[in-house]
Amino acid sequence: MGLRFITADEAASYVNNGDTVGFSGFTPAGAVKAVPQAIANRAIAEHNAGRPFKIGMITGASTGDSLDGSLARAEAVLFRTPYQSNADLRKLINEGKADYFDSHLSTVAQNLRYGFLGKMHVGIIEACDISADGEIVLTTGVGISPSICKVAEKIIIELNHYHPKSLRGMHDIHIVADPPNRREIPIYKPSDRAGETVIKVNPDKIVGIVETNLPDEVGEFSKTDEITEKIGENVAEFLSSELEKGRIPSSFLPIQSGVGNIANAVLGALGRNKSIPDFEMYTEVIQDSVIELMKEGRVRFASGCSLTVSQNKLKEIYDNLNYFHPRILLRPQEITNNPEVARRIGIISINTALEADLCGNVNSTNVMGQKMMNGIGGSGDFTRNAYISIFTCPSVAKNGKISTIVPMVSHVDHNEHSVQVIITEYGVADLRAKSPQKKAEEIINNCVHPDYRQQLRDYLRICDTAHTPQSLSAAFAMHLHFLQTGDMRGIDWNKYLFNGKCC
Ligand code: 0RQ
Repeated sequence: MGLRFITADEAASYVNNGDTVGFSGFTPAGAVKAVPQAIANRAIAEHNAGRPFKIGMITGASTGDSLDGSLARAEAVLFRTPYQSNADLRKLINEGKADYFDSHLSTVAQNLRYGFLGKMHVGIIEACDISADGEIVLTTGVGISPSICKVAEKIIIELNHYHPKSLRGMHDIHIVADPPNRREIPIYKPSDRAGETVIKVNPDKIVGIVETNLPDEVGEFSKTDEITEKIGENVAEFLSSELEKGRIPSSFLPIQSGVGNIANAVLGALGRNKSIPDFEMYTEVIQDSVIELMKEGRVRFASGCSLTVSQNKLKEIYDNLNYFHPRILLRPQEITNNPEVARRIGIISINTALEADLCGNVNSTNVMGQKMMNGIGGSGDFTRNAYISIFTCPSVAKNGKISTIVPMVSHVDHNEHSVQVIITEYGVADLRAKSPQKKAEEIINNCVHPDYRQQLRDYLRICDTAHTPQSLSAAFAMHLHFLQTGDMRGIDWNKYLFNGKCC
């Protein structure tokens, strides 16, 4: 059967109420755009006609507004997994109007193949090229697309002419075999290729191709400010001192860095720090700052799951593909985030926390323990398996009314056994080889905002003298005080004592 070109509306007609749909992309990079909007329109029409229409949505990570935004606004989300960062979808999730479950990004594709996520009825994949015999060349994001193509009953392709066909070769498509037949992943340094340049599918599964010419919906990053710059400098200085002490090999180690402004500032600072040698990235998201450092020769190679760059930066890459093509590999998240590879090649992981506690536990996902922000993303995959795991965050949020360092986190994503270093604009808490009491003192002295230092020292004082300095009656006092008064400052710890003692 030859390739069949169809409209986005026709493609949407293959998606039925209650279906589970797999979407390509990782961040807005490589996420499909036209068909999800058509599905959202269909959902609105069905709802207007008094009929139910909701779909289960499985993606690589966050996507663009045409996908998550459109379907959320149409209230067409039955369930959604894993990472998301769209404001409308977040609202739907936190209002209980869409089921959401989070997972480590490295596990999504295998969970799909194991059948843990149920049947996948339709897979919708963005490609820059496709052949009649079912060879698909992806665009800027790989995510879980290879596994979607493997398990989905039907496949729809968005053939996006915005991306050049010459992207062929930038992808490294490797699907690991499932247990008991799994073998090691042959990646020993970031530039090693483990798989093929294309996804191969049975062309009979492709029900239609929708042609588009649309840019990725990547937002512009806001400028770094004094605080993010200082955090970046603290990270760079810490890593340079580790090099000096011989605890990082002199050739340096691959960097994994999260997304957002802090990550941009950290990379900028690493690039500027003369004592840090040119380095490689083994990361999830390749963002603008990586491309800048690649131009300067500071980043020698970047392995990632997506090229999440602004439109101008992508144009620059496409205009200079001869330079960038051999320096970038885009792989499935099962490979970029793979614990085996991260541990083997010794990544230095740098991710952002919402809050961290005095023991070193980190919350990356749930505001005040209840409201979902984005999801754990790849932070758990990397943190648990890193050579050195670092979490960064500004010392306060919401104009100082929230301390990001609290007695006990209101939700745990990364526990004290995986988190080695916490860095704020005030400094570095190195938690390695320290007892709980020493960790708490290190965090308060080096990372906490001055407004909260005494308050947290007082907390330590009321804690019993057991192994872990924690008071069950007062551990969430700062959160409760914020919920009641709008500020975490001004706690009277005496209120939490019973018969003059803490418990
Ligand atoms: O709120 O937007 O209303 O001002 O949270 O905080 O400081 O701008 O930081 O954008 O980097 O996001 C953890 C969410 C941080 C992100 C998280 C409020 C703050 C602000 C955002 P406003 P910032 P960022 C690989 C790595 C998990 C996944 C991950 C994330 C908003 O980094 O999703 O690491 N990480 N992936 O005011 C209440 C607190 C708060 C708080 C901050 N303690 N309480 N609100 N905020 N701290 C990449 C991928 O996996 C794709």
